[in-house]
Formats: sequence, C-alpha cells, structure tokens
Amino acid sequence: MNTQDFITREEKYGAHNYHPLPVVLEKGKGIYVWDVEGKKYFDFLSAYSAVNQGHCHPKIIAAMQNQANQLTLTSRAFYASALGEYEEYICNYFGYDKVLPMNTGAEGDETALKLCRKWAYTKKGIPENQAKIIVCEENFHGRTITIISMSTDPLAKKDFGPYTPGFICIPYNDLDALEKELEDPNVAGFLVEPIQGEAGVFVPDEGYLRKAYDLCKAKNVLFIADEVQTGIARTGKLLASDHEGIRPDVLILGKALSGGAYPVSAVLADDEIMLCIKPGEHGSTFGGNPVAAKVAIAALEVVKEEKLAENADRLGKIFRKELSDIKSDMIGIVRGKGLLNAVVVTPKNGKTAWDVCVAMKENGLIAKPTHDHIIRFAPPLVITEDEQYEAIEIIKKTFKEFE
Ligand code: IF1
Repeated sequence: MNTQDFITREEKYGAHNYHPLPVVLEKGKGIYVWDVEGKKYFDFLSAYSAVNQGHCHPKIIAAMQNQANQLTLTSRAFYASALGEYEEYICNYFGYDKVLPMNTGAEGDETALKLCRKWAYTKKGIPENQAKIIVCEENFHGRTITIISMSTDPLAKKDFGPYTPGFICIPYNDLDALEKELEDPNVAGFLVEPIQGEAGVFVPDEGYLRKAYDLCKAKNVLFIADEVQTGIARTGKLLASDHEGIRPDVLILGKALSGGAYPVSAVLADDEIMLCIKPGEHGSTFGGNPVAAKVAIAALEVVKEEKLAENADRLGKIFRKELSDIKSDMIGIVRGKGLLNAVVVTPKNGKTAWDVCVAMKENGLIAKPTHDHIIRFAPPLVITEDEQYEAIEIIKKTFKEFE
C-alpha cells in the first residue's frame, strides 16, 4: 500500500470530520515522525502540543508498559494503589489541594464548568439555575455540546443546537468588557485560555491575565484557566499562568499531561472548591485509571528532569527572531510564547498557508494551518538548538520557493 491507498481507506471508512495534510505517519521518535514510505519529518505540530516530551519517550512508554502488565482499569468503584500516588504527585507538582482526573481536554473543561456551577450554588449562594460563566470570543475548549455552546466559531457550532445556556461571551484581551460583565452578581466563573491556541496563537497584552484575575477576585468569581494546550512547559514556563504570577482557582490540564501516550486530563483546585462535588455527582470510567496515573507521573517527571520549560523559553526566542528575519512577502506577523508560535501568512498568487504546509512537508517538516492564513509551529520541547536551526532552514527554504 502506498500513501494514497492509506488515504483512500481512511476516506472510505472514517467520518469526514477532519481534512488532514496528505501524509500517512507510522512511526515517531523524539522530535521526528516517519511516514509509510520511510520519509522522515520534523514534527512541528506535536499532536497539538500533546507530545511536548517527544514521541514515544522511553521513560513514559516504560511506565505505560509496566503498568499495563500489572493492572489497567479498576473503575472508581474501588481504590487503586496507583491513583493515590498520582494524585499526591500532581497536587504537589502544581501546588493544589486536590485533583479530579479525567481523560480528554474537553472532559476537563466540562468538569471545571460543573465544578464552578456547583460552587456557585453551594458556596457563593447564587440562586438555582442562575449561574453564569464568562468566556471569550474565539475560544477553543473542545467539542462537546456545552463547549460548542460557548464557541463563536460557526464551523464548530452551526447545526449542532440547541445550545447550553448560562454563558456570557466577551472579547478576549478586553478588561473593560470583563469588568462590566462582572457587575452581574450571578457570575460564578471566568474561563480563559492564557494564550488562545485555535484563534491562531493569540497572545494577550502583558498584564491582562493578572488584571483579569484581580477583577475576578474582587467579585468572588472563580478564575478558571484552560491550560490544556498552553500548560506543561509549552510556553516557556510550567504553566502559561506563571508568566504573570497567577494561580488559577481552577486549573485544567490535558494533552502533554501524558506526553501524548494516553488520554489523560485533570482539573486541579483547592478543597474549598473541589469538595463541592460529592460522591456520585461526577466521574468517568477511565478517569484516573492505573495506566493513566503512571503515565502522567512519568510525563511530569520528564518535564522537570529535561528542563523542558527552560528549553522552550530559550529556543522560542530564537525561533521568533529567525522567522521574523525571513524576507518573504507571504510572512506577516510572527507571534507566540515559548515554543507555541504562529506565522500569519499573506496569500500570494493564489497560494495559501495550506500550500506552504504541503511544501514544507515535501521538504521534511510537518505543521498545520489554522484559520486558512495562520501556520502554527509547535515542535516537541525536547528539540535542541541545532535541530531547531535545521528545521528553520527548511521553513526558510520553503518560503523562498514561493517567491
Ligand atoms: C482537534 C485547536 C489545538 C484545547 C484547549 C481544550 C481542548 C483543546 C485549549 C480539548 C483541544 C485541539 C483539539 C484538536 C485541535 C486542537 C487545537 F486547533 F483546535 F485549537 F490544539 F490547537 N482546551 N485542542 O486546545 O481537548 O478534548 O481534544 O483532548 O482535533 O479538535 P481534547
């Protein structure tokens, strides 16, 4: 079977809810992936920042294999020795009293929303069914009905109604709008991405998160950070919230919490909030299973042992400088933090960001366009300076081909 045969089979039997770049991958190691024809690529998507620790990290895979041979799933009907070990580890790691383990990012967000509402009624004293949560335009928090109810993207939303009520949507990076909506005493939470990923790696003004946090505190509103994409060293700090020295009341993690080995997500909060949810009120068959627990501990250890945040910070600065220096009339703004970066592409002679990504693939680097005119660059954080310069050469060469 060649590349086209694999693509044809996926098209035939898989739902058409994605439009992938025409490359069929079958192997990964560190910062590289290989396609079915043996061609090697720099992976500059990292499974949307899930593979921060690099593909098939030996320590994470070993933890997974060991636990898979021992016990994979008990459900939460019983205690499991691996779960408590993980809970203690992750709570100390991020500095929270409690964790609620789930599997996907969307489930993490759903959990945070439910937790916020429960807190609103049982602690803040908001009348039943009146709680509101403020969200931002252009947000991306996942694909469930409630989450798309908060979305402003017609593609994510249209024809999936009716929608879940209870959300107020304000422009991102707009403190005045936040302050105004916070006047409503029925507001229980503010859910925000520290950097908007899907919107095209939109970095808010310096001080925005800090000020937003302070405004929430003043009104007894929970500050809920969706760090599913920005967390776990991606932006050059352990959490993107750390750039502004804030500690979210509710923290949502996913993706790189497993290094991409397994679906693991988590919601962290202190007792005052987390203990609002009582037995039977929320859960998941697979959430916190023994394999997930061991994989997540290993994945978080790797982040510290290999100083991935420091590396992302240092190499991110080089990356943005080098890309800004490329002389191409297709390259607009280069923006990002750490190794979560994006380039705004100006179409030329009918050639778009998609065509640039296809050409980069031919040249040995894979990345994905978002919103037609933006290319996101997010390599695994284990990339070295030399490797990154090699990758930058490929990007430069590709843009030259369009001159
Ligand atoms: C897809 C984007 C990235 C997320 C934040 C929750 C979730 C995500 C901040 C849900 C997921 C994904 C999923 C992926 C595309 C992707 C994405 F382009 F849409 F924005 F990463 F850049 N919060 N992000 O970014 O997590 O339930 O998927 O585990 O294919 O839809 P999930």
